[in-house]
This record gives sequence, structure tokens and C-alpha cells, in this order.
Amino acid sequence: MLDYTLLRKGAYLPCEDEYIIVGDVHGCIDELRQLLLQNGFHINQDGLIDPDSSSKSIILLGDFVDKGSEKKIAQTIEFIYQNYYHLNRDKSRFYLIMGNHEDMIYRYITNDPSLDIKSPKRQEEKRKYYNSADLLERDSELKEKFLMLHRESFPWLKYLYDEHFSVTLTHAPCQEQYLAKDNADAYKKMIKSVSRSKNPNRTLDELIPYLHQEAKENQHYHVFGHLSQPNIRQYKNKICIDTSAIYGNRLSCLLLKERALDFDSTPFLNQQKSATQQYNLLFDFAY
Ligand SMILES: [Mn+2]
Repeated sequence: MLDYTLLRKGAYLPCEDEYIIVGDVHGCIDELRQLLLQNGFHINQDGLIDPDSSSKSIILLGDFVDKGSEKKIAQTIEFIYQNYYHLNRDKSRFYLIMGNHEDMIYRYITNDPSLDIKSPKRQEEKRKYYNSADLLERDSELKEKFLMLHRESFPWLKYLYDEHFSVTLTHAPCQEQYLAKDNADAYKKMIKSVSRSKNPNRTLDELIPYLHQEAKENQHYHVFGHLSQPNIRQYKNKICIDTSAIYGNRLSCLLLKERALDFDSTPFLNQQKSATQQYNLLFDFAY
């Protein structure tokens, strides 16, 4: 079991700030840098973001590790680590949300006794889905940096502008009864939803019916990643911004300022081998 008491509690974001909220990076460091550059940030030769180059705060929606090449995952962790402490020196400008991959990597590299790490099944899973674990086990400095970022991650963040407009951010979609709640059960649901690979014959809308059933025509948005999609998927107030960068598609972000949502994205830059997947489309119904 992950000790959810170690996880930071969720938090409310200052509404006077504006935000760039980036979906699942999975080692796509070149695309992350490009997305920040095209949104006004300057990055110096040492990889440091100039805090005065943009008034936006950065939020990563979780799953910045795994799937990418080891080299790119290492660069991603270094970039996030150095800029996390650099940008947050005077005030909060960089936030991290916990993804299921950060959660699992943490459990592997801290030898979570409930994981039964030595079992062939776990070893196979580690090799197949959690390739950052091996890298961090070989590089103790990088592992320390990852552990510090893991400790800083939030299960949820909420931007509550007024009674008509709010945006709740989590890594995975979840039922509203768990959304922005602070207990171990809710954290689990906000970090990971039902596995698609274990349910290959069911559509995503069948697997997580609560998402479209609970969707409402209002401006209390729930924005999440986790379910890699070919494009940004929105149904009413539910929005998925994981557009499959590491699968060779695009890295996307939500831009949030006052009562307005905007979106941007950048294509996969082919600086590493892309992963493969079959799209299982969210909100794949006529509406
Ligand atoms: Mn995920």
C-alpha cells in the first residue's frame, strides 16, 4: 500500500494567477520545453526558466515519468526538479499533481512491501510499464530528486473563481463523490482509474460510465489526463487533456486565466522512439 498520509493534501489555487496546465509528459522533455516556449517562457542554456518571462504558473497533471527513453526521462526529472525549486523561490509558480506512474515508481524504488516486487508478475510489469524504476535504482542522485518531487505532489488542485466558475485538476478522471476530497480512498481514485489494458473488450465510456453520466452543462470543470487520447476530449464540464505525446501525437495544455479556458499543443518532436498504443476513445458517442 502507498502510505497516503505521506501525500500532500489537495489545495486551492490563487485565482489572481494564470496557469498553464500540461497533460501527461511521459519523458517528452523536448515537447514540454517547446510548449513552454510557445507560451512565452524563456529558458536559458542551463535549462532554467526565466520567472519574469511569463506571468503564468506551471502545473503538471501527473505521469511525467515512464514510457519515454531513459535519457529523456532523466532529462525530464532534472528539468522539473531544477525549475520546481527555481520558480517556487518567492511564491508558488510550479505545481505537480500525482499521477499513477509517479505513485508506482515511488512504490518500486522504496520497496513497498505490499507490492511483492520480487514476483515474476511484478518484475514483468516493471519492465513493461515502469521503465523509470530501473533508471532511478541505478542513479541515486536522480532517485533523490524524484523522491523530492514525489513528496511535493498534490492529489488534486482546485481553482475556484466564483460560484459560477471553477476548475478542479486531478491526474485521472474519478467520480464526483471522490473529487477534491482528502482521504486515502479518494486519493486512490483521483490518481488512477480502471485499467484499459485489463479490460480490452470494453469501450472507455463503458468502463467509466460515471464520467459522462455525471457531466453537467456548467462551468465547474473537471480537467484530467491519464487516458491517452488522439485529441483533447470534452463532454460538458469534463475535459481530458492527455493527447498522447509519447505515442507520437501531441503534448497539450490548458491555459487558465480568470473565467476563460484556452488550449494549446505541440507535436511529438521525434527526439526519441515513440511508444505504441491503440486508442480507446473517450466520449465516443453521438451527442
Ligand atoms: Mn496515468
